Amino acid sequence: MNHIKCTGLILVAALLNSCSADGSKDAFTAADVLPTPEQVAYQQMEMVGFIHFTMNTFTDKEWGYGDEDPALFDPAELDAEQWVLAAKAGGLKELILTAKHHDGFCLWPSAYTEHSVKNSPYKNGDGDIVREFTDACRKHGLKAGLYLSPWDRNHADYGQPEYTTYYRNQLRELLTRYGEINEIWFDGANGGSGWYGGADEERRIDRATYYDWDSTFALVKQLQPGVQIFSDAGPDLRWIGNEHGFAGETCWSTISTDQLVIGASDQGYLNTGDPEGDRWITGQCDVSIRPGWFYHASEDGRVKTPGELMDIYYKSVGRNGVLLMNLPPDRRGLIHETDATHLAALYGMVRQVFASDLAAGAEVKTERKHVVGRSYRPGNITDADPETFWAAPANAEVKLVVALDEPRTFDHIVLQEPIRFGQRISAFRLEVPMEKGLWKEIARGTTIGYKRILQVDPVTTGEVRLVIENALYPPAISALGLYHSGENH
Ligand code: FUL
Repeated sequence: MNHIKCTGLILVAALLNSCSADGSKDAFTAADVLPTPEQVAYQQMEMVGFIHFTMNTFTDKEWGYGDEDPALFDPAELDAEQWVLAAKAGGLKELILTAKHHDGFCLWPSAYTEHSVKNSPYKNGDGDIVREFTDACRKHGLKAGLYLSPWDRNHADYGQPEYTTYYRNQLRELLTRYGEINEIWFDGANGGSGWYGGADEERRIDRATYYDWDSTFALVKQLQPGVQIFSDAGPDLRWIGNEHGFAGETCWSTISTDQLVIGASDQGYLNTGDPEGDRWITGQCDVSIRPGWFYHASEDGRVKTPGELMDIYYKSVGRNGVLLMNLPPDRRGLIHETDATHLAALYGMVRQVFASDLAAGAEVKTERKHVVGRSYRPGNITDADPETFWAAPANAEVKLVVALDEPRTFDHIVLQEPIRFGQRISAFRLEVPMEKGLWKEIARGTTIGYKRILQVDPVTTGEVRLVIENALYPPAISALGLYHSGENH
C-alpha cells in the first residue's frame, strides 16, 4: 500500500481526493499504479554508478571463465575512497560494486567458497573489498549497492539446486554484514560454458524457474527492507533494454511483469514500458564510460567524451530514466584519471545548462479552470517547489501558458509530473506565439514521467504554451523550466 504525505498526515492514496493544502474538496485522484516512496526517492537521485572490478581487470577479459587463479588478483594501490570521491565529483549519488561477477571470484571473504580475495595476494588474503567499498560510500555520503552475479562459472554445483542455496547464502552474507544496502543488482546474463569446478562444460538453466526469484526477492527484502531490487523484471527497478544508457522516447514507468522473464525479456518492451502495465518498475539505464564494463588499458583512448556523456544524460534522465554509469577501476585499483575527469565534466555541463530557470516565478494561465483549491493552481509549475503541482479538472486537452516577465532566450525545456500520483501524460506539445494569435510548435513528445528534457533550437519569446493532448487520467504537472545552455546549436 502506498502512503502519501498530506498536510502532516499520512493518508492512503485512495483518499487523496479529500486532501488539499487549503482543506477544499478536490477532484484529483491518484492513478491505479503508483511508485513506492523508495522508488520515488531512488529516481530523484537521477545519476548512480557502477564499479566493475574483479579478476577480469587482471586477465584483460570481460567474462572470466571461472578457472582463474586467485594469485592473479593484486590491486596494490586500491583505494575505495578514490572511487567514491570520483563518483561524487561526477554527481553520482550511489555506487554499485560487482561483489561477484560471472567468473565467481568474490571480492569479500565468503565463508562458502575458496574462490575469493582471501586466497589472493591482496592484503595477504586479509582484504575485504566489499567492506572497504561500503565504508567509503558511507563516509562520503553515497548510497551503496551490490551486484551478485546469478551465473557462476566457477561453482561446481551451478545448474543444480545446491547452487541456489549457495547463492542465497552469499546474499545473506552481503545483506547482513555491511550495513544498509540501497540496491541489489541481478544480472540477466546466465548459463553457458564454464569451468564449473573442473567439469569444463556447457550448462543451461531454465531462466524462468531455476532461481525461484520470488523467494530470492522475499529473502532480500526481509534482510534489507528498504533495498531496491534491480533485474530485467524488477520488482523495483528494471533494465531499460540496452547497454547504451538510452531510455525510449516514450518511457512509461508502468509495465506488466507477466511478460517479463529475467534474462529473456522483450528489450523493446523494457525500453518503452507499457501505459497499461499493472506494476511500477522504474527504468534504469546502464552504460559504461568505456567500451567494456571492465578496465582494459587498450581502451584508455576510448573513454566517452563529456559531450557523449551529456547525450546519454539527455536520453536517460531526460527521458524518465535513472542513469547508471559504470566506472571500472584499473589494475592499480583506482579509477583512471581520464574517466574521472570526463565524468566530472559531464556533471559540470549538467550544472551549467540547468543553473538558472528562466521560467522561475513566472505567471501561468490555463484556458480551462484548474481544480478548485489553491493546492493545484497553475502557478505551482513555476514555483521551484517539486512537491507542488497543477492538476487539470478533467481528462481533456488542456493548454497552459507561461508568461515570462520579459522575452527570454532558451534552448532547453524541462517538464515533470508529480509521479507519486502516477504517470499520466501520453502526448504533449510546446508552442511559442506568432503574430495574429497563432502559435508555432517548437517541441513535441509523448511521455513525461519524473523528468522530460527537450532540447530545442534557441528561441526568444515572452510566452510558452504547453498543450497536453492526451493523458491516461486528468493530467498534472509539477514543473516546467526553461534554460539556456549558452551554446549556439
Ligand atoms: C551484463 C553482463 O554480462 C556484463 O558483464 C555487465 O556486468 C553488464 C552490466 O551486465 O549482463
